[in-house]
Amino acid sequence: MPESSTRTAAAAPASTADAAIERHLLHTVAAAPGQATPTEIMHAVAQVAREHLSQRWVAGDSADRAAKARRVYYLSMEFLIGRTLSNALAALDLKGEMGKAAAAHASTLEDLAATEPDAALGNGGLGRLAACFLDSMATQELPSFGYGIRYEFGMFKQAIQDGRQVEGPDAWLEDGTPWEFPRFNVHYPVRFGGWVEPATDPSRVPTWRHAGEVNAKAYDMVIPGHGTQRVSTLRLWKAVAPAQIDLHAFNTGDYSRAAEFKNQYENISWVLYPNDSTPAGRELRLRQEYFFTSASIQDILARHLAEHGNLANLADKVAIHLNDTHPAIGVAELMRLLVDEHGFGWMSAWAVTKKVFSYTNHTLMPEALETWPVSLMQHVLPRHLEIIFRINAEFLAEAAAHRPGDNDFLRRLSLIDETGERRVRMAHLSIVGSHKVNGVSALHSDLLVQTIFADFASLWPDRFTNMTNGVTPRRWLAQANPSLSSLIDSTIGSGWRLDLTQLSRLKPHAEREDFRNAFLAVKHANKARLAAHIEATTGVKVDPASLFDVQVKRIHEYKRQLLNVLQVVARYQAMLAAPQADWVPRTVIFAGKAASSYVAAKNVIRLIHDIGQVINNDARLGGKLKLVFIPNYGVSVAEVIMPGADLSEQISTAGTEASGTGNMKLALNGALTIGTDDGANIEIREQVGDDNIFIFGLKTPEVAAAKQAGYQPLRIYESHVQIKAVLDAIAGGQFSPDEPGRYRPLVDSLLWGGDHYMLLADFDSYLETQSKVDALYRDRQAWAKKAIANVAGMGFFSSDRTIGEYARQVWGIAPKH
Ligand code: GPQ
Repeated sequence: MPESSTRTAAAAPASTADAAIERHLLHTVAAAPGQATPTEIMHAVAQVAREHLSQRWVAGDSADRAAKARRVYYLSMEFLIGRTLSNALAALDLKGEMGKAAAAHASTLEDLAATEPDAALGNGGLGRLAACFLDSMATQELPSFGYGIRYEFGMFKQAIQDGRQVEGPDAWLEDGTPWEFPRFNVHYPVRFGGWVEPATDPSRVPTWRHAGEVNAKAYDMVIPGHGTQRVSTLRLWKAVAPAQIDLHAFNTGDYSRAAEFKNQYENISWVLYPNDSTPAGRELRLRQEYFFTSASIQDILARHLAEHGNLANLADKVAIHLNDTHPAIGVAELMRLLVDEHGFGWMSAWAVTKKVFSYTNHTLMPEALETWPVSLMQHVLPRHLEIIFRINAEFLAEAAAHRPGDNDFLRRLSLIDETGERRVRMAHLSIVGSHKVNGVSALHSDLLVQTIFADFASLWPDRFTNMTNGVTPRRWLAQANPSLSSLIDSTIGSGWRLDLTQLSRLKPHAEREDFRNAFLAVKHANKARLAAHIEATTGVKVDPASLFDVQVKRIHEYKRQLLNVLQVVARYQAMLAAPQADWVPRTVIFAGKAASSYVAAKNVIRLIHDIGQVINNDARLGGKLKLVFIPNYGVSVAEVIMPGADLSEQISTAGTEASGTGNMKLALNGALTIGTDDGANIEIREQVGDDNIFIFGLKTPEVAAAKQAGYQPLRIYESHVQIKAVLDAIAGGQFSPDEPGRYRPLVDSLLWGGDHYMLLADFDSYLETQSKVDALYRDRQAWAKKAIANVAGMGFFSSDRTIGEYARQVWGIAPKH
């Protein structure tokens, strides 16, 4: 390449950062610095960060090895990480330098960062929680690993065509990622199927004659800690067919057969199941669960053996956390490895296993609790099924001693559900195999021991505890909301990034008019940024001065996006009835994905679009009501939405949302919550104060009581003029004139199908509360005061606090703070 054609030749790099970027452009990316595209520059900047991180990694790893540290291993089927570049640069304190270097390439850091695809290896809250936890584990300097699956295709991309959700593949690895480190020498065999040959005498163990084997190869992602040199590791497994498997087919020239063979093995790590809360994909899903759990536990044992020479003190050095039941098979796998492969006796293996594992439950909804047919488990994991049966027999014997003669008690507790097709209850396996079990908010943890796990709690009351969720302030305030961050910095200093409780120092500043005005100016700028995103992605122009009313989360009936929609229609009708009234301008914003097979959720997306079409084009409203649906909700889209929200909709039927974490992100960014007495909303209310939150609707015991009393939605409809008008408009085709019957089934499911989530029961209370929201919004200063109180009250909801609690109370490891 002629030197003169590059910018390097014309001007030497201005700084070391510049020089490092140019070095990587030339040597790693192979692009001429003067002609590099933003994507190429992003890759070069990422390589610079990668260099720093890998040095920190090697140093931390050797320190842990030397110290023979006790470590926590967080097993999760999902890690919803999003982009890494900005977070890595912030952790390395390289943002300033890299920003200047980017400017030399006529770019901003934001523009470069935007070219990075999201790592969307998760569906929603559960996966994003795991990503926040990794950030906190690194920042708290916990010796820790995350373990998961290196899905080739992450969460599907959502496009909207004619108002309907269309799913597209998320080929996030297509152009490679700068953030992973293949570990060429770290791989384990994972076996499936076959049969078990019984032991020939009692001193021997059975032999698993497996039918197939796949190789799990390790790919590490480095997780930077903030305010520390420490990093943590996310080790993701890729499934690779054993080399010999396709050799024969290749040798005979049958390439397509060879490829087919390969696929049969490698499809295990191809795609994330785009399913929230319900197990699907059946056998492949079970194979995925076992695949990553087995590889992870083999890796944990190998590390322990390398450091300690034997497994005798395993429980002193290893804590394994089960993020929901997806890795629950690990209980049986650790037993198998200890007993069948490492010479442990059953009793001592069981004692170790119970000490090692802990388990988080993320839902109360019976349909979302994982169970696997015994027949499928027999087919895929015959040895594990045997182990589960033995665990169950011994457990039930113990339980029987507690309540002699109570067979119903044993039936309810059993690891095997015997009603209908026999199934393995993975939550029960997790509880029996763990020393601690937790829910994710105070209410949720209480309900766990009062309802679905009541029998277990009667046996082992001390096993159950609560760990209220949190979010990382680095991503959800510092990175997502730089304007608010600098206002906070200049008011109370920058220490909140590592100690979020410092936000409480903002409280007195809420009394200062100049601070409130500065706060409102920041909010307005963030709303303008969000408005631009809305226009770019939906074509709808919205007014940043209007109240931005935001409901963003997976689309699910229990989360009641439909209740919000009914409210919008009611508002629309009221505005048409009194067009001259002084309406508070509102922009109602939805975003979220529906599981591809979830018809009711997909209908809600379509309904939002249909209603939006009518409302957004109705000139009689004078632009005072807009309804938009932002497509392809994910971590990066959330980073634009959260800072621009005025109102946070957290309106699940009381008792159904385990915690919520979007509720925390929105309040942290200065949105006021309108919500039910559910999940973490209750604790948000405690922290920000009753006057700074809008709580409405039936409480959990009232929901149960109303159902008990024979809840009749049809009665409400018949006697309630406003509800009738709203439902009639929707069912009658006012918003779907091209197909008037489109939403009749949806409305019928409320009126005749029982309205399972009690939308109509909460309707009045919701609308009344929405009017209070409007009234407050008219008084900008009063609104700002409450919004600031929300930011100031969110210190408790840092994932650093949550991880500190897990570390001390569940994992037995000391965190930094
Ligand atoms: N959650 Cl069971 C998921 O995101 N996916 C799941 O499969 C299950 C739960 C959520 C839950 O609905 C939220 O309330 C929680 O805040 C979140 O997990 C993290 O705990």
